[in-house]
Amino acid sequence: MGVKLYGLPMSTCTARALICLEEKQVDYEFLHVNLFTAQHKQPSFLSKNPFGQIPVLEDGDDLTIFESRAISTYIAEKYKNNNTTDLLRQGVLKEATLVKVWMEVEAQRYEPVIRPITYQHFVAPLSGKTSDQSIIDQNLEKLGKVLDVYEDKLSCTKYLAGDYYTLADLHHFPCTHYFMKTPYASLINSRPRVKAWWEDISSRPAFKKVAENMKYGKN
Ligand code: GS8
Repeated sequence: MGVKLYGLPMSTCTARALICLEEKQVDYEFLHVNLFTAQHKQPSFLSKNPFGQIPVLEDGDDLTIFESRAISTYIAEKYKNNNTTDLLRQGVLKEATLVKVWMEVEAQRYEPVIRPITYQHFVAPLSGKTSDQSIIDQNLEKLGKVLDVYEDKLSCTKYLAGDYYTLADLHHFPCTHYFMKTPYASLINSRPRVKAWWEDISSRPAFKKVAENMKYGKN
């Protein structure tokens, strides 16, 4: 039994785990979870993730984990020696710590403000609700402030944690991918360093492969 990932390719959290598996060139099996029939709320899935959410990763018979960032960190650690990009920089404590700092920034400051924008823009209309422009506007303002910090940081180093691509950059991929398809992409494009960073990381083969299956409706 090898590595199995349960999820949906269009789901941002699933994509975060998938892209790490692709970066590390892991041989894995992908199992679709049908959210529309609430497969993730059935006992067999709840035994894998009691919170009833995707993604879930199983490795062999004795490891079942959830939380996309914990999954990607596990993959990056387990396959650190397989001749692919070192995503964690564990050889040098200060570098590894900066990766953790920027992973926290993504989880605590970036995703909480970018996700409501893409949710209101794409997901609310798909589920028959009208998108709430006031939620979008409030979060655009907050996102702008976060991106100002990124612009400063990226004028000192090529990537967020330093001059090397790491898991901290990778974790930004799924929400930013959808955000760039909204009319608000100018928030990224108007900041030259952030724009160059996004163009760089989104041109990686692993990004492109996973992005092919990330679509909401026609977008
Ligand atoms: C969040 C998982 C999550 O929101 C993580 O893995 O990073 N912090 C967790 N999963 C969503 C899909 S995200 O695209 C999910 O499973 N939604 C269905 C539901 O909550 O019922």
